[in-house]
Amino acid sequence: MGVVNVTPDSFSDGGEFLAADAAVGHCRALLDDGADILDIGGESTRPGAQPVPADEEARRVLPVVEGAAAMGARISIDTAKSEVARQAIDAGASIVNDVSAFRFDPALAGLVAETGVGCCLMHMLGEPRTMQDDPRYEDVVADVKAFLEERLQFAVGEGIPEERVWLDPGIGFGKTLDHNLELLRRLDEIVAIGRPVVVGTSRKSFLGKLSGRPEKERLPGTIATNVLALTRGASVFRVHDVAEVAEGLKAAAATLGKA
Ligand code: HH2
Repeated sequence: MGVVNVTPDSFSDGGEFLAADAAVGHCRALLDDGADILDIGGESTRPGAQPVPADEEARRVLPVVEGAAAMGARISIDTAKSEVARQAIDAGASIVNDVSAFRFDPALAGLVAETGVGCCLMHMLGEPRTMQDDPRYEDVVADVKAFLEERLQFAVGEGIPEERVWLDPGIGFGKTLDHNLELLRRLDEIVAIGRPVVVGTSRKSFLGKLSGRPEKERLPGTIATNVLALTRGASVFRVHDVAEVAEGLKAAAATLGKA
């Protein structure tokens, strides 16, 4: 899953793809690099990020979703807002990637049920503005797992067939370095819920804490953690550097006898 951030303020590539033509060009490049899915988003969720109004978010992403759809891409819309998701689905998106797991906009689950698209439900502690203020868990893996199980049941209760739901532990969303590492180390416990698991470690700050490197120089850690996630059973790898991570995953999968 290749990341397309149509934002001025995303943590690693804010402003690079804010213009629609630049973002559509990036979609083409990610597909050429081997992306199976493009995750298009118009609101940064980095720690401390301020919310973006729905009309502005839609204005950013819609031309990009249309451009990617014209390329025949499988598109995921990275939004927590039903107003944005509805327009993106109309323009060709077939997956809703909601970092709030249907907590911020109660209408989003009904929209996913009604339109028959897939969804990714992610764990986050609270909201982006405050999530990194001293995050605490009883047992981070057990707590995240219980949250995802509850959200999966909620989605099913809203009429979304279980087969259309993917789950994501939300690396970096209200977690310390140790929380992130433990979630990755014990990712098989999240996989055991029985739904495909999405992981997003790409360029994140916990990798910077380990290497001392800035965002754009965190590819080695990104590849290592995605390969580790593969060994623990993850199915979808959300990354900025598709070509390099896909190559690493291919070698790892072949070694594991999975390819
Ligand atoms: N991470 C980010 C955004 N959306 N969605 C899922 N399912 N999983 C993730 O780990 C995830 C996500 C943050 O990365 P990015 O989009 O590059 O940054 P920003 O939120 O600053 O735009």
